[in-house]
Amino acid sequence: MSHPQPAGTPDATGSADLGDLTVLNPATEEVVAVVPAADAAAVDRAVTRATAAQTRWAALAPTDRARLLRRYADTVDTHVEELAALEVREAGHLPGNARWEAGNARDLLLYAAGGVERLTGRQIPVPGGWDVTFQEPLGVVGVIAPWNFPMPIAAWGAFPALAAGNAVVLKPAETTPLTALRLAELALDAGLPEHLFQVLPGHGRVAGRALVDHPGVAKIVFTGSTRTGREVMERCARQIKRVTLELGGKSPNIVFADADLKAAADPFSFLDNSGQDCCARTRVLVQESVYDEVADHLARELAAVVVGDPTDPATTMGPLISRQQVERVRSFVPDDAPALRGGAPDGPGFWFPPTVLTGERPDSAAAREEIFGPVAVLLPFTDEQDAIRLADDTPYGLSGSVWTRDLGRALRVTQAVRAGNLSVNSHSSVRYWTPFGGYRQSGVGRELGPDALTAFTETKNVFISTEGPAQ
Ligand code: TXE
Repeated sequence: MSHPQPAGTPDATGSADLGDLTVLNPATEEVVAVVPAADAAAVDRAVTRATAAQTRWAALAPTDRARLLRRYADTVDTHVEELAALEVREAGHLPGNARWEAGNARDLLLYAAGGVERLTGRQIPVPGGWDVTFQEPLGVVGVIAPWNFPMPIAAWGAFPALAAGNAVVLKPAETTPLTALRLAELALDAGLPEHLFQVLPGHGRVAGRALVDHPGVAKIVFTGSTRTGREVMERCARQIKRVTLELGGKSPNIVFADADLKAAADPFSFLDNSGQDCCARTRVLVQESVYDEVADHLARELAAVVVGDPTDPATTMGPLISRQQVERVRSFVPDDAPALRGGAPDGPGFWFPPTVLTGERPDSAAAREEIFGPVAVLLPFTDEQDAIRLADDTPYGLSGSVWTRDLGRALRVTQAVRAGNLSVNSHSSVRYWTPFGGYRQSGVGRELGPDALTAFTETKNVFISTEGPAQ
């Protein structure tokens, strides 16, 4: 089966139009904006400017850099409503979610600002002298962001990098450049130096590749598909360029019979953001004795989901990002596939009904591949070992949930499952102050959390001899 890529996102061999970027409102298909696309020369100029800005930024006193980032957080705070409204229009997010996203960017700025003065090295005991380490900025960091959470994911790469003393050139996704552009304007309003944080909308195959290949870029932070991530990693390898990759997921929701079944089988664990979430719990693994009960619950819940324009207060699930993403999702869901289904609007907009596939084999494409839409598979398991085996039976390892009232079992299962972000009796995944990232093909490295700034530094070790010159 071949699965199409989203609109405007040319693949490695594709022939998508490489002109200006047309931003559509995914709920109406109306044009929100037309944005010029950066070419390789524009990337080169941006990196040159960023290199000069970084030298000056790193030379500022840590207190001054921290103060500027806090001022930037205040500026974002006074624009939360505006940023959220932009996210609703360009990405089709529900207003409540979009407000959370803008607030997440603001809070991460404050958290990162708190790290500037705490980015300390170590003193290590050695004979014959002193040994100290320094965490030095890398230089210019390239951030390549996706369209599913345009604002937070841009922030997760950019803000800790800035706090660690780097400059940032950010390339947002083709379909969603507007919030990132606004964040860069707000940085200037807050007094951050010119060219320190630049946003270059552009095509992945042109501006994205140019950023990855540029010798003046010390590190790439990439969030997107595993396929493109693999290419980014290969190209970075040519220059031994540092790389953090946040890639796909196919996360399990492991529901044992003793769990709070209604909370465990919350359909918004895979429907939030219309399922366009790398942490979506799209593999609902249910102990066989409660399979029917969970299926009945999900059927009722899916029927109650209100899919529609996010600006309608009654809406509980919005559109997908593009027509091509709808086609991609549809390619996993044949009309005659056994499934529980909710409704979706007709007419303009990129709609797909909330769906739970009930007849999939664990090795089918729908059960193993990232669909990135409002589609989950429901699979039975027999016992703990069977649950762990099924949970790990994908190439991914990003997140997952374990639902049980048996504490020992919860601990055993979370220790066994090979994934970077697990939750017990909860579907939460991401906090800016805890580490986030994937095992296996879900990625390389971690973002956020206490080590967020360190990921944008090199460690320098210096030995100072205390033995004087020979007499
Ligand atoms: O991703 P791409 P797409 C998954 C999800 C989705 C699929 C395809 O399954 O259905 O990926 O989405 C830039 N060099 N995720 O095609 O291509 C591109 O411009 C450098 C999971 O949108 O990976 C965009 O800015 N950059 C995911 C970013 O990479 C390149 C989020 C992501 O695009 C490039 C999004 C290249 N050669 C999609 N080609 C997650 N982990 O949350 C493209 N880009």
